[in-house]
Formats: sequence, C-alpha cells, structure tokens
Amino acid sequence: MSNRTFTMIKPDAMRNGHAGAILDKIIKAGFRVVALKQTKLTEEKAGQFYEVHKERPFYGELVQFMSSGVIIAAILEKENAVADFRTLIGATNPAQADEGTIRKMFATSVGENAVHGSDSDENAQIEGSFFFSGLEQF
Ligand code: FUP
Repeated sequence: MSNRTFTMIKPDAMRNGHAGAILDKIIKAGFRVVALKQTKLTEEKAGQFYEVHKERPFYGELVQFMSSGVIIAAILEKENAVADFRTLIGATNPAQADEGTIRKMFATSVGENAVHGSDSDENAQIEGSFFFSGLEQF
C-alpha cells in the first residue's frame, strides 16, 4: 500500500475563495503536504489528465471547466492516503456527499465539485508525476 495521494483544488473552489479552508481541512485531517503548486491547465493538458473519461458525455465540459481558471495541485501523504482522502472529500456528486465532507461543504455540482482525489495508488503516482518532478517532492 502506498501512502500518497494526489489532489487538485478545482477552478470553482479557487474562484469561490475556498482554497484556504480546503487546505486547512486537509492538513487537520492528518495529511502531510509532499508537493504543492498553483497552476492553470491548458485545454490540452486538462484533456490529457482526464483521458480515461474521453468517451464519457461530460468529457468536453470537464475539460473546459478544468482549464477555466487556476487550480492548486498537491501530493499528500498519510497512512491509507487514497481511501482516507476519498472519505474526506465525499461522493463525486455533492448532493450525495456526507455531511462534513469537503464536497458537501464547498462543491456546487457534480461537474464543479471543488476537489479531485486519486482513486487508486497507481493513479496517485501517475497523477502526481503529471504535475511534479522528483525534485519537487519532499
Ligand atoms: P471522482 O473520482 O469522484 O472525482 O469522480 P470521477 O472520476 O467519476 O469523475 C471525474 C470528474 O468528472 C468529476 F470530478 C466531475 C466529472 N463528472 C461529471 O462532470 N459528471 C459525471 O456524471 C461524473 C463525473
């Protein structure tokens, strides 16, 4: 089991001024920041990141949205990081997310759902290295 996961604070949460509160919740939940940056995805980069969804009907909107503003990308460390982080953020659709989860508190819709969290150790590794070189991880 790897103890790292990858997250993004998405453009909706950045625009709505929730980045500080979201990072605070993440750190208070026991995650250590291994790497962190603010950046903005081009449409091409957003398309690459979400390539697994390219046949899904929402892919075009997802790419537009994820390239619509700045994001914060981070690699996080904690025992059982992938599963614990997904518990912390809640269901993909904020309407179905548990009380107290990040998506319940800060997301607006299934498409604009405030944060990303890797769904497996393998994807955490792939997604983290999409944004960060080895020299940027501590
Ligand atoms: P999650 O792992 O919870 O981020 O959810 P998915 O990997 O299933 O979906 C990735 C992103 O696609 C979501 F964050 C938002 C978008 N999406 C939609 O816009 N509509 C959907 O019905 C499902 C996902």
